[in-house]
Amino acid sequence: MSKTNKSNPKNEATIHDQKLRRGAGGELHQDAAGDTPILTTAQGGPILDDQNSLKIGDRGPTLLEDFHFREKIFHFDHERIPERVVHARGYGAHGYFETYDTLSLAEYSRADIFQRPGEKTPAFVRFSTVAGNKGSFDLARDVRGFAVKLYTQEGNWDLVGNNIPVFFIQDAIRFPDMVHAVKQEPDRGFPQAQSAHDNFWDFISLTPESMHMIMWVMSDRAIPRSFRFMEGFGVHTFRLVNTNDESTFVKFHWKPKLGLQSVAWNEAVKINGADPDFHRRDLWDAIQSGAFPEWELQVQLFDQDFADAFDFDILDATKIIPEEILPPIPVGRLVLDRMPDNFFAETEQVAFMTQNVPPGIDFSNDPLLQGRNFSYLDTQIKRLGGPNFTHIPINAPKCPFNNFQQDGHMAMRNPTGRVNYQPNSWGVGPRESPERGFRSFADGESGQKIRLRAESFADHYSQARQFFISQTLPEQKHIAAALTFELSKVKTPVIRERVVSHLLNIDDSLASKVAQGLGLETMPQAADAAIPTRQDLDPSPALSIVERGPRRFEGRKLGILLTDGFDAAVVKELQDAIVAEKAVFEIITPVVGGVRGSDGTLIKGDQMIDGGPSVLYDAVAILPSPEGAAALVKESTARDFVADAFAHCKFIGHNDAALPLFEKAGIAGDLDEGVILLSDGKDVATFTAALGKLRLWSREPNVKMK
Ligand code: HDE
Repeated sequence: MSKTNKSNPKNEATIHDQKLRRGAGGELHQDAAGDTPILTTAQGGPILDDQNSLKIGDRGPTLLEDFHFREKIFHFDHERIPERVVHARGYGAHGYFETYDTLSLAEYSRADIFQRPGEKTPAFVRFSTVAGNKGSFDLARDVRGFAVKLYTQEGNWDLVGNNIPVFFIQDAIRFPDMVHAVKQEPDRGFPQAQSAHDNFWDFISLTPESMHMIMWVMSDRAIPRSFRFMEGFGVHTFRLVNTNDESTFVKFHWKPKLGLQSVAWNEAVKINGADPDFHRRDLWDAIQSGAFPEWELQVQLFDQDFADAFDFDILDATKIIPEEILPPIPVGRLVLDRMPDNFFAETEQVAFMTQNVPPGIDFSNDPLLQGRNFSYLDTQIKRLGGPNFTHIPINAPKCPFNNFQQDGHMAMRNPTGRVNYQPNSWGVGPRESPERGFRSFADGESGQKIRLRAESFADHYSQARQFFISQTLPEQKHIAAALTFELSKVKTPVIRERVVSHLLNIDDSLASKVAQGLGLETMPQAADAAIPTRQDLDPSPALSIVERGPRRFEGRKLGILLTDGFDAAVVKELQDAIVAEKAVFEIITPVVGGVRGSDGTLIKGDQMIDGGPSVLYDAVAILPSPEGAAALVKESTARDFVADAFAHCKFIGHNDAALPLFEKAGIAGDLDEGVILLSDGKDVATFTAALGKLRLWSREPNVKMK
């Protein structure tokens, strides 16, 4: 017996191996069953043994001659492509955009996608965080990318937006500095996926144009509960151009059908540990279960007169046009109904480019947009390795396309025949179309060549203030708490003070809350402003998440904590009620194998208590038996389950047996109307009706110091 056989008993792979070698009838190309495809090299050569490299003897050196081994390892070595320089961590899904029957944009735009009411256009959407690397976590406090590729009949239209309608900077030339400042600091390589560090706040404090965006990213918008519960924005002003070559300015908005919802910061921190893939799992689960997320496309349309009369420059991407001033008009819906077959091929390789616009949609002079139109093509060439990234199926148009582009790395489509140019005398090949071709809006431009920011871009505080005063009280508190938290991680006192000096130009109460939270001994002077006074704009309720909440539990998730001996009737009623709300539930049990109810039925656990903390749920029901509760009080994870659900202002359903757990979690003396006893069907109805409020924010002052 050889040494190998002694030390390496036959495993399954080797047995399979031998079956392969023996084969039916002895041929290599057939396995024992006769229907399993043969493993081959990339060159198509059938493989004899994929478990052992070629050696001299069974314990000898490996041979360079082993081309199969070398090919396998070489390919593996090259599996990674550069991650996106920003928005590296993302998650995509397929779906469609459907124009509404009721209203058509055809009067304003000749874009083919808007011509036929009720028509469906295939779509691919990628959601992302901005600052973190590809392997970072989902609940970073960050902007979310909301990039939409629409495969229209006249070419791909990419609306590469965010979940926040404004941006940090006004001119694309500042982008590399902004991104360097927010990403991990270059000497130490941390912190990643976090803006809470000196470099970021140093840059911000020296960049007053970022103040409006700072209000948004310090608000709950930056910690969304789900991609499904966030808005999307095209951010820039674009143009629609009709068949008469008339232009109308447009801002694009995606409104989630299930309403807006975010999580609490303390919850976000814990979700990142409990499930770093929280957002992608949520999207996967929803789509796989047939609960297809949906957004409405709404447009704000305006002309040059409106633009001239508006308080701010419509080319300035740090400004919004409040919805109360210019109500958005619904024009269609986006539905995501299919996950990619392969994450890398689709989500990783999808190449969004702001310059992908079909005839009928055009750019404005927004200097951020103009810069982006260069950056996105450039970055795809670097990332995807050459000019033929449009040959990758996820990036290829789905309409007919013809041109004479040829060759280059990885060319998958090559011209056939003799003619690869035009004009030609052979009468072969595509030609331009004066009727259908993309015609830029012929705006009259003149002026000196200068590097200068327009005076009309100079008010950096008024809309920041408008955003702040448009929030409900709990939301305002979250902004102050977020700023305090972030600045508490900044080690350089002068940077902290400089940020507070800007806050003084936004709202005094906000500035003093943050100053107090940081323990500043003296209040700094307000920052010098390019425009000395801030305008007091009317609040815009549309800016508040709480004001725009869904008022229903649809699409949300209830966590039900059970032990052996649970009351099967109440649990059944609760489960039915949740399903009737089009929501989902998960069962959390001491062991994942499940628990037996009072009537002997077994319910399997979706999570064991350690794996299913309450931060993963929108609300919880705690329904143990008295014996089960007695065991749970000794379990720190069970106590955290209760304490966190309460601290995060969630609605809690419970039975009498849960009370000792409340005692142990330290909340027994604070129970409020958000903690609801579930002893029969009527109680269950009361509980499910309350769930639509999502959070009991009035509890917050009792559970949080600031
Ligand atoms: Fe991007 N941005 N960006 N950005 N951006 C990229 O392109 C850039 C900006 C946005 O899921 C990069 O393919 C510049 C605003 C999204 O694949 C890069 C400027 C908005 C995504 C790039 C901006 C966005 C990107 C990196 C300043 C909201 C992810 C990888 C002028 C309207 C798309 C890539 C996806 C990605 C450049 C500012 C949204 C480097 C120069 C404003 C959603 O090209």
